Amino acid sequence: MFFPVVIIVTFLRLLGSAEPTPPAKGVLRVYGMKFCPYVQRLKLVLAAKGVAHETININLLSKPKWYFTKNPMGKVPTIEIDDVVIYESDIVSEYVDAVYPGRKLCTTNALKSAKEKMFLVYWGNNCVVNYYKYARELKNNDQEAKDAFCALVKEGLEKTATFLENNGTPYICGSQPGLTDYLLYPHLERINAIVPVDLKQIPRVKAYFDAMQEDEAVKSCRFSNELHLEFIKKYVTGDVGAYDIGPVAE
Ligand SMILES: N[C@@H](CCC(=O)N[C@@H](CS)C(=O)NCC(=O)O)C(=O)O
Repeated sequence: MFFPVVIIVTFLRLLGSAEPTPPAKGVLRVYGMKFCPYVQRLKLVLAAKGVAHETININLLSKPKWYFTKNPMGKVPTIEIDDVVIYESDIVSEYVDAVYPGRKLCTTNALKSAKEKMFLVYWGNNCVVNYYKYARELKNNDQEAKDAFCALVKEGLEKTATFLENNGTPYICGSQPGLTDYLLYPHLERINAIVPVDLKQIPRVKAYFDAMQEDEAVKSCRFSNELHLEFIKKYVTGDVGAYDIGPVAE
């Protein structure tokens, strides 16, 4: 079991430095990084729709030059299929939802969609930004700063609870997870794993998180709290090997 895993990981490392040949005709390729929450957004959407794809992981701490020809900002995720290249997780996810068969994930009601998008912007500017600030403090270990960022994340989660209550359905998108749920979930998974906020103190968010954990797409794409912690601690110290620790993810 251990031997093939080593071979695949080594293979991915090599792909990270040498320019890969284009994907075969009709094959959807994802340029990603295993622990990137924005890549996980796309992986959730692909899983929910049952879209087959191949993945090339990019070492973001030691980026290969060729990758900038795919995405000028050098960020992941990017998708490539035939002569089409698209990047930015929300744009890619919407595109995938539009062009591939399977359950439609986008909210079609214009007002509801606008409210979900406004909430995602709030979520990004509060929960996500302060989660990253907290994670960076894992290197400096400034307890006062950690406490301050943790408190800001908690405040954002309390607002999230209010949003979910007012929304009135188990998931943001309705009776089952939709695009907005999959765009939000990856950071919630990381906050739960890394920031010491006890979700039990915010019952509506805990219920939402627990419900998302039961979703088949989430089950196929999530990482354990332990692996998240191991990754983030290595990543913030600049460990270039951190990007593919743990078992190979599809
Ligand atoms: N707005 C982008 C953000 C993607 C992003 O920041 N990805 C990170 C990895 S989690 C990245 O590529 N970082 C490399 C860099 O910023 O150079 C999206 O939604 O796709």
